Amino acid sequence: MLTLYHAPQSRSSRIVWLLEELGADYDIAYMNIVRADGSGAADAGNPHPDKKVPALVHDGELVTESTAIMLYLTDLFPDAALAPQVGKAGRGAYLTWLAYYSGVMEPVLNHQFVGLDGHEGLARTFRSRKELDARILGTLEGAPYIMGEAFTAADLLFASLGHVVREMLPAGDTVDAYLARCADRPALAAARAKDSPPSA
Ligand SMILES: N[C@@H](CCC(=O)N[C@@H](CS)C(=O)NCC(=O)O)C(=O)O
Repeated sequence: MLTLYHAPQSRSSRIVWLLEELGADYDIAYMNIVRADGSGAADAGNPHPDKKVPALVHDGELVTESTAIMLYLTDLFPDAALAPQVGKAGRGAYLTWLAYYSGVMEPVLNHQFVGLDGHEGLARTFRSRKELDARILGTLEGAPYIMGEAFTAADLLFASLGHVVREMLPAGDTVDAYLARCADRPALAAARAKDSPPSA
């Protein structure tokens, strides 16, 4: 039994997209959250320790953090071929991109958002927006997807960011075309139809 604790138009929307890509049988528990503008409220029914989304419960086991949920689900559904499995070629790159997203990309983009881009100490640890853009662009200039020829859950993570705020990824035609390719997936349309509760 899989339950996703989700709030519309938030970081949990990409987990709905992933669950659709996987063809999973799952429930969505729609949550109220505190939004960036201060609206909304923490939901007493949310199992996330910080009352954030996404949170996933699988047979009583709680998983939080987008990248941990991605890894958990792509391991749970190996036949969906959305990620290289343990022992297969590309597994190292897959883990690297997931960790890079949460360990480098989110911090660098958030530092920039609050005006801390250029902070020497932070740049030493995380590097800068310029280096982040060069890494992503260098990868996508050589292949249609972040891991090469095939769409993986790593693309879903990166593209979901660019679909919501285009400026979060490098400017230019290469990334525009990449985002359009990822947006074309039927599972994304199915996920968007479920993003808000049926009565909303
Ligand atoms: N690192 C977390 C971030 C989760 C997160 O910040 N979610 C936001 C929605 S986009 C949230 O739930 N905010 C509610 C709050 O801050 O109370 C992840 O990727 O899962």
